Amino acid sequence: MQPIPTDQQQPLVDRLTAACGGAYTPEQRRQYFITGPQWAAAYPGHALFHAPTRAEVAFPEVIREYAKIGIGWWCTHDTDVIPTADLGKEGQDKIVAEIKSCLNESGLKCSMVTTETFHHAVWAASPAAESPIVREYAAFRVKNTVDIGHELGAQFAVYWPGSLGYFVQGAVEETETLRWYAEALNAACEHDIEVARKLGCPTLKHCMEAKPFEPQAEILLPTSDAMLGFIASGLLTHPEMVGLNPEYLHELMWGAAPRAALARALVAGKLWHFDINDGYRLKHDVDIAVGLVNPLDWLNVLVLLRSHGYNGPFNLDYKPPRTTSNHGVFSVSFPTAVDRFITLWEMAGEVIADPVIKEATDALKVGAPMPATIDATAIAEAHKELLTLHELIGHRLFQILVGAHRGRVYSI
Ligand code: 3MF
Ligand code: MG
Ligand code: MG
Repeated sequence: MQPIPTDQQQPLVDRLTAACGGAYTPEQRRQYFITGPQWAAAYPGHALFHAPTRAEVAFPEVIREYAKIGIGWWCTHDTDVIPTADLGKEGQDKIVAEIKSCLNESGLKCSMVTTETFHHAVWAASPAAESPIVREYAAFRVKNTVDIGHELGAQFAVYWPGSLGYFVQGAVEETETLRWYAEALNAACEHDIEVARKLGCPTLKHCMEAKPFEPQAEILLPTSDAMLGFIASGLLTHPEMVGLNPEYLHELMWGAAPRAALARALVAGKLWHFDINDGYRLKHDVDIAVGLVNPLDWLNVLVLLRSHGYNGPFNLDYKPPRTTSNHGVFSVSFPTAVDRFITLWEMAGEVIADPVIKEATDALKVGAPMPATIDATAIAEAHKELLTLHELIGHRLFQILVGAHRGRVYSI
């Protein structure tokens, strides 16, 4: 093959993307509650050890491109779109009005708004810092985000506490910091109740998002389970308004089974919002697009969510790789991520309907025909052949993943 001149690279990528086939139409993609974050598409490829590789993309273009792809919802941090100095001022009103008209023109809706409480220097000692002035500012920020959310018609507010933690142990007292953090959430919920009453609309669903590492060395609420404990701790004045936004990779990062973490949120009635992406266990937050690393695990996650009627957003919280160009972000990265998600969702439906898995699961649930007994050996003996079905279910899931149940055959 000859070296590819720069001006022929985009056509090559586009031709090979088309050759992959199997793409859904924008109309089909819009049937799903898939939400596109401003920050994911805008991400220029920078990190602690990385210079940017792409130009940043402003919201009018992100919204337009999402609309073309068929991503029906958009979400944002306050400071993704509003300079910190303009928050709560006229500048904010002007930008929010512009966002509204971009959304209207493109037929997109705003699903969620979130407060950036991790990047600016003001959060160096966390949004629940010792100084009352910082904490008052944090309360202003989350209340202001509630206002923006209602203005844009969002249903959800998300909170990744980010810098709620420390580098130096003993410098902060954890119980105090958690109380102070609760005060910020309480301020957001109480303000929301007032605003919603005035507007005659429902309050937002306030969703906490955990991450076990980064950006602090130690994190006070590192997992979704820790957040469930926090919601039920008695520190919140409106725990019924606060649920979870688990992120697939954030749970995997600490070594969890993400599906089990989601199941715990489901039984608590708190699985309200879900950040979808992929990555590796016990690594940093690599934010790879959904299904590129753990497709079998993802299939199982979606089986759980489909079978429990989860109807919240699937938020594409990943980072297009640094090796993807600005053109590639919208021509390859987002459409392929959405299409893998939809494919996995469809396959989850096939798993739920699969006669082999269904019969095996039903058989495991009825167990062996024997009277209740306290003879452990007899119970084990009576079930020992049946339990082979666990491994067979695993094999069947693999077959569904590779399409063997629909005719894919192995050859030598
Ligand atoms: C960080 C994240 C965040 C949150 C976002 C929403 C930048 O790892 O996942 O994305 O999802 O702040 O609250
Ligand atoms: Mg992440
Ligand atoms: Mg996230």
